[in-house]
Amino acid sequence: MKIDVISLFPSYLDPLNLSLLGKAQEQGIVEIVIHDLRDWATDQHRTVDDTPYGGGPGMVMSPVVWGEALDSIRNQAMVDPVLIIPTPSGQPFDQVLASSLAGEEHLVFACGRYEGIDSRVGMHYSQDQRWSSVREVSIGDYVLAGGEVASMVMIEAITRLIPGILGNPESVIDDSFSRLDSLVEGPVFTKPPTWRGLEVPEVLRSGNHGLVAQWRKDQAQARTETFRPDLLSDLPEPPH
Ligand code: 6GU
Repeated sequence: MKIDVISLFPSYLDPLNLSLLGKAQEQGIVEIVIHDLRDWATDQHRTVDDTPYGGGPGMVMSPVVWGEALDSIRNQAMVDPVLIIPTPSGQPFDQVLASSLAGEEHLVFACGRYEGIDSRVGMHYSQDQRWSSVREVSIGDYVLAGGEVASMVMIEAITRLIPGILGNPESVIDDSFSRLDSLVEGPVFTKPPTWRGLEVPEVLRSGNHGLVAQWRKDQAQARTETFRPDLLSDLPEPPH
């Protein structure tokens, strides 16, 4: 998979070279290239933003500069890329979207700052046949200062689903949200059996795999009821 990220603060994205993703890049499974948006600004001061039409606070990022940046990245691409524009007003990012994006060959993340990117950028590239699709995506109900951290969140969630990136593919299948029944995961334990007076539940040490499986299901159900009742309200009807 090829991933381009365009940002005003390229070094903000340095963590993408660490850990799992650093190794995946060394192995050639993923190639991540970070670009400085200012490289496509053309005036003396390398301006990338301007005042908003209609008034209001802050600045809006220029469609002219973004257009130059995105056209240049598209012209170097081997396939029609997916353009991802992180914004708190976008479609919610979830495990289903992550899985779908994990099957793509080329993703381009356009990180906005200030009050966001001129909305014509998304409109234009949605109609540009040389891009496979455009997604405006939010990572949750809070406001970040820019798209960089949101892009990193999405890149981590997407790339760990690519075969060969995680050491243990079963831990992908087992995650909260990836199972069909969409419950969050229950508690986990390792040695020692007693720590600061707290015991590991007896059933986990019983060696009875059936009981262990049932206990884990019950714990996941209870935790989901407590913290994520929204996940239970739209479960598919159980078969009769
Ligand atoms: Cl994708 N961007 C920004 N700036 N804030 C957010 C977000 C994205 N998702 C949630 N909050």
